[in-house]
Amino acid sequence: MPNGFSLVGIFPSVVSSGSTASFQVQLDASEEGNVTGTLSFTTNDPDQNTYGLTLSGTVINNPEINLTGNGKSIASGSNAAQVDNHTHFGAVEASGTSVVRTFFIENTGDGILKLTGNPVIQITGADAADFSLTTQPASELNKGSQTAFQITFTPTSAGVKQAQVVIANNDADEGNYTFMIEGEVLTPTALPEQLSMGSVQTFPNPTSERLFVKLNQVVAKTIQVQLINNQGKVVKQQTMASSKSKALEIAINDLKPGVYTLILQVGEQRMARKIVKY
Ligand SMILES: [Ca+2]
Ligand SMILES: [Ca+2]
Repeated sequence: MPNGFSLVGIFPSVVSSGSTASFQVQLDASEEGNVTGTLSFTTNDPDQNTYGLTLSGTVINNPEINLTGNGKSIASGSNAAQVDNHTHFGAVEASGTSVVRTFFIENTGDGILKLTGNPVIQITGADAADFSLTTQPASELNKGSQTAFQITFTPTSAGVKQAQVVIANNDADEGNYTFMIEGEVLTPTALPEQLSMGSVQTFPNPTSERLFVKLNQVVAKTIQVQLINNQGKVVKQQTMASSKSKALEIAINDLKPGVYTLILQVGEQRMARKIVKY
């Protein structure tokens, strides 16, 4: 039996006069390409003591790559990041904050999907340094299986950050699977100094030991307060329940003297204000 083929069941040992017997051969090569060889068996036929027949076949490996994020497909070649499939990492308050996204590579075709890049996941483009691969995928996927990888967005400066993910593989028509990823670091100074829903008091300012934040109206939502230093790092983060009478107290005695940005968020509304610590 030539390599790449196997006998299914039993080979007949006796064929009675005037009758036939059958046998089955299976092509079971796993490597892509052509296989051929000679199947031979011996008989007691005086002039065909050894009977040979040529077997040949072609193995087609036809893997199909697909990418998903947040349970949604990510098309190859897509050059606009989307929030719903997690290729858009969202907007973060300040640099120094990380956002982790998990993506899946699926093989929905036949044969073995091989991820041939080195590294398997490549991140390229102007802001590639702001994104890093923090969990590696497998490099081979059997039919019907999937593997996960994670990308972490850790921006170091303000603005919109874009990079391209490239996954080299053996899919016949998507051998270079690419998609854009994007994230944004919000610039606090672009925010208004007051909330449109009503005034906010921050006092004393300048201050040394503590800072009070007080809303002059009752709101139904949790209020998030952050203090950001001049490197864009969040140095204080507190939340307060809605209250008209009480002020939120933030201890700042441990902070270095300098100018800080206070960001206050109530629902979708945000405001920023400079705070001087001495
Ligand atoms: Ca394909
Ligand atoms: Ca595909």
